[in-house]
Amino acid sequence: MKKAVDSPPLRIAVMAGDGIGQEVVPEGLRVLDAVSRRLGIALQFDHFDFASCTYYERHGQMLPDDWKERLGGHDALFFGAVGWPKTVPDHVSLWGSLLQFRRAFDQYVNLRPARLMPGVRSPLVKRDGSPYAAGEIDMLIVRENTEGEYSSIGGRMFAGTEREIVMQETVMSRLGVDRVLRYAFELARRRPRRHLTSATKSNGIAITMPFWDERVEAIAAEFPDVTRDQFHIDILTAHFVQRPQAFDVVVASNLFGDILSDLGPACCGTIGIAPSANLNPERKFPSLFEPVHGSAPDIAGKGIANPIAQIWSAALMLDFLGRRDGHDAILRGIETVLDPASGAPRTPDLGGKATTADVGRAVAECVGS
Ligand code: GGG
Repeated sequence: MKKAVDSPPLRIAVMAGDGIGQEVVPEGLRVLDAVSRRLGIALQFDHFDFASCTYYERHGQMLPDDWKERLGGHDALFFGAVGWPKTVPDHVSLWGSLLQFRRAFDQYVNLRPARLMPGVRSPLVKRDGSPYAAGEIDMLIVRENTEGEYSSIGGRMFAGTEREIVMQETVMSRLGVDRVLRYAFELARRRPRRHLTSATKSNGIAITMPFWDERVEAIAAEFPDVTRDQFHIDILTAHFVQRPQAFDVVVASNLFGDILSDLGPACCGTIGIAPSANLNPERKFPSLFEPVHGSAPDIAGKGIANPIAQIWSAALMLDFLGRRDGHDAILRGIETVLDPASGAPRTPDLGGKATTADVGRAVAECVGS
């Protein structure tokens, strides 16, 4: 049923970025349009061509000088993917765009769900050889998003000589670590299993990681109802593969979280459906919603990218903006389309032959009806 739109629109800044970002973002918007009509959620989309390597090629920088003013007044940023290494080195494109947003808008939580969805097969099997069922793998990876190993403190000396030296410091602040840990504990407290796993490497990285562990211990005292464990990152990746069902909320530093949040979705069949939310939980600044996957130059332009990660990111965006109904409608649409019984189209990463637009249309139809 169509409902009247009566509140001021949520203002969404749209940046499709590079590669398959250009293909999956329109499908995210298609589904948002459908949910907006169905539930009367007023949305205003403002499109920007920056934060892309194409923009860089024209302007010599990833963002215009006034990007904070142009984006800052929005309720959320809806982002595709960045990176086109043929023309711009990856560290230039990433540091010139996404990492600027995360820092300037203090998006200190990167929330990345990894859930085995109906109709998707995990490449993993249980110890007894049986397959995982939908929902049996269901974790939320919380990645620290503004400091840690992704620091800009360091440098290069004696470049190009035999004495060349490079250094990059890991930065952990008590404020930065405590706030992301608190977010993760709060999240765990609201889930049935109430369990939190922390990724560390305090045996090898013997200054910052013991500090991380200390802060986990300290913040845990505020959450006696949440059980917890902690693993070194190396064995934790093995546990993800051998017993992914053991994990509920997993909290990690910037780099470890980045790695785990590709591995978690891969354990759930494909990273083509994995969404992410870069959150400023206090809502002082806009939060950013993007798929976990990147620009995928190998398949860009072929129209075969799976748009579900982008569409699911749109659902996370609506949830964060207070429209849980919109989130739920989109998730139901995704689940219906992924269920083979629906006969809906599937992209090649899920064994089908459908195009990006076929899948986007199928989800939009479910959401709109
Ligand atoms: N949509 C995600 C994207 O474009 N990722 C590119 C990338 O390299 N990201 C690294 C990161 O998230 O830190």
